Amino acid sequence: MAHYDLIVRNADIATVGDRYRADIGVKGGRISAIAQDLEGSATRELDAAGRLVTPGGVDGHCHFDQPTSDGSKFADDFETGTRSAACGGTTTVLPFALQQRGHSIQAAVDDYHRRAEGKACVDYAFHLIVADATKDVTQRELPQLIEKGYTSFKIYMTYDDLKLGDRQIIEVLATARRHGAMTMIHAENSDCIAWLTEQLLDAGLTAPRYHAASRPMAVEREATHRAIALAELIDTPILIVHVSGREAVEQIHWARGRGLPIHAETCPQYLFLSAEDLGIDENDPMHGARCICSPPPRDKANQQFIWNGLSSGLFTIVSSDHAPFNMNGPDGKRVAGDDASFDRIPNGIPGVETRLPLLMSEGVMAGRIDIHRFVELTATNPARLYGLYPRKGTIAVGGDADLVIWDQFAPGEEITIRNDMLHHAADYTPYEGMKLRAWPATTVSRGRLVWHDGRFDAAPGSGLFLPCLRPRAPRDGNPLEKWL
Ligand code: DUC
Ligand code: ZN
Ligand code: ZN
Repeated sequence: MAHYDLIVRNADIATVGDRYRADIGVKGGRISAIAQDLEGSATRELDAAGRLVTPGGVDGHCHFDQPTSDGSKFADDFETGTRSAACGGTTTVLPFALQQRGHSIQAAVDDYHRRAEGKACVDYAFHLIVADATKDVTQRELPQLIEKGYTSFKIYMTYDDLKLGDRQIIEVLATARRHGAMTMIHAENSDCIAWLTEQLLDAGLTAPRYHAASRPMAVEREATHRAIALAELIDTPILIVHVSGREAVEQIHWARGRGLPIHAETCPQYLFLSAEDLGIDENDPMHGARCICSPPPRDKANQQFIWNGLSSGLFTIVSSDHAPFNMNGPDGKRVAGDDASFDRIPNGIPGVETRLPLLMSEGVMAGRIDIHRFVELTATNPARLYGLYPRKGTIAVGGDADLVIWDQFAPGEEITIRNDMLHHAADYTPYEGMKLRAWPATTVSRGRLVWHDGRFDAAPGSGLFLPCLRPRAPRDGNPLEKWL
């Protein structure tokens, strides 16, 4: 009779395509059997007792221990970031190895491996940030790195030390096409932001809430359209990251109508936060800084548009864009002082642990999306998009045993989010006080119970680096052919 390392019995398994009751047998970190009344013994058995079991979350966009240019420091390194991920049901994370201008991407990759090694508690892969798209980078380095399993890159249309011009974006897209990689695009118009920021500062409008005014929807809409046009020109798929509201959604909808392979990501901050959260004072002029991220949260009507895009199929993935900076201390949100103008406050909010519970509670249990769409957005599609499927992102024999067993609560018995119950190193959560109807009871990462009974249990360094497959076949021909 078979012996397993772990059997999860009576699981109510949900994948993109199926929902059924079964036992899951795990051997050597992989799922080796799924059956009703699975025969065999196990070193450890868990009775899921009819509880919902979904694939471990794949967070396709988070920032840990990333170098910064303003003296600020990310609150989470690989240890605390992946610990937080595990406790929130995420078993695979994809942070970013950031190229510094004038340096190679390989140097960034080597540095980022040093930051992750001995620290990561769940599995991880790297996206690359291309900040200096020289010929050497697009024609030599990127192809070599793609070959080694770094098959996705993020490019920025804003931020002075990161942004690429249209010509450089085209070069990167052409490389992605030729070598079968995925390009993620941060779409905001840099010049518009610079001009608006100058006007606001000249008028003395410097408080955190003017961050939203400096990056209105038109700024994101224009850049989203331009990114789509460049991708159409080169005839290659792209992913527009952190889509914040209606006007960007409309551009993506338009592109899909033209048959273009434009993928879209959104994040919980665009479902649950609004520009008003940047304006709350509470006797601390910096209070609103906690919700400063880019693009900024919009308003309730835009939140509804994002929900609609989740249920309609417009969005491909939901990621956290976890980018944590402490509210207290000298190297977080206050790095430029207690009364710094909005443009000098580090951008980003924590969210790697709350991503899945927020979406399970307010998406699935509130009836806005079904459980299959939840799995698709939070695990299966990010794994597919970044070349990790089917090892990650589903519950299937042969795949890694990455699972979430859910606690679900009746109305009136909700769990209240408090920062001190979270496992990141950030000193706040923007979701403080929210009541949720779901939270992971157990997270299984390659067969290990990394979060169980309210306890985190994974050694730093036990997470594996995952080289990614190419998301698509490389394409030889000249994209120009289409236009001749
Ligand atoms: N915006 C980004 O583009 N990256 C990190 C955080 C943020 O707000
Ligand atoms: Zn971004
Ligand atoms: Zn980001």
